Amino acid sequence: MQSTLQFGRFNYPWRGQGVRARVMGILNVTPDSFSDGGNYQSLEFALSHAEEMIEAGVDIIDVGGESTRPGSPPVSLEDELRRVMPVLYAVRDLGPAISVDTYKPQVMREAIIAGVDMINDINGFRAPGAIEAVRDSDCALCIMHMQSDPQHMQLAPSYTDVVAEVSAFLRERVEALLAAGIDPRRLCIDPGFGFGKTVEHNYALLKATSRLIDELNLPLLAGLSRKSMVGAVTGKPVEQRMAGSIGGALAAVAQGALIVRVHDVAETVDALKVWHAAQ
Ligand code: 9MG
Repeated sequence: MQSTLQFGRFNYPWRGQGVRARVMGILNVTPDSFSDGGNYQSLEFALSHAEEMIEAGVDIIDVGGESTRPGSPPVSLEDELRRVMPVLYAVRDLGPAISVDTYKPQVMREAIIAGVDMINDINGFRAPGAIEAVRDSDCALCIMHMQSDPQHMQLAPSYTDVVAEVSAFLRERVEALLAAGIDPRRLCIDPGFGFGKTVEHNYALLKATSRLIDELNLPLLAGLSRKSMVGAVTGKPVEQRMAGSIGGALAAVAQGALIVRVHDVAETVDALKVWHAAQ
């Protein structure tokens, strides 16, 4: 049996014939990702980063205007729209699929009008109005698990059984989206590495990738690039975590993950080509 993820203008087989893992490149449009925070300079910077990723073979570009690192403060709706919208309009016709990383329903609505192919919501579409904002579109919906919120999530992550609890959370969110009439072929799950989890929680979830896919019967996105779970086992600072991140991405893909969200696109694309050639 073949299953396909409906991804806006694209369709990605995720089970059966023709499955290939997809590389999602991270395009942050936050003031710490370009030098002066000026609108023109940030757009130029974002476009040249997008072009670099396209040259490297990226499948999906994930545009985000709010840092989700532990301890990060939220940004206002106006600031987020000002950061991401010009970039979405500039990159939507460059070839790859486009995703927007947001939990704000108004940003979701504007991004859908701009033509994005996926809404990537670290909050699992829990904000009031989020489900209504995405219901009548054809974009894919990435439902991520997070315990607490980015400002507080790493203070004291706690679970009795992290895999069972993340699976139950994802199931509840999938059911909420289906109850609103959303086509299940648009849904994708994500355990949310680093979002309210210790290193042990993260590795328990990484080891449970195939179990989560089987239990939810949905494609899975894994995002562990440069995260502290990589630093914890390699002993490397964030700027030296590329090889460890590729190791984690391959571990997820080997268990059936469809999408890996990464900073180092060229290296991950090569690693996956070799991994697929060996299958
Ligand atoms: C925005 N963002 C940061 N980390 C992420 C992850 O692991 N998954 C998804 N879906 N988004 C993420």
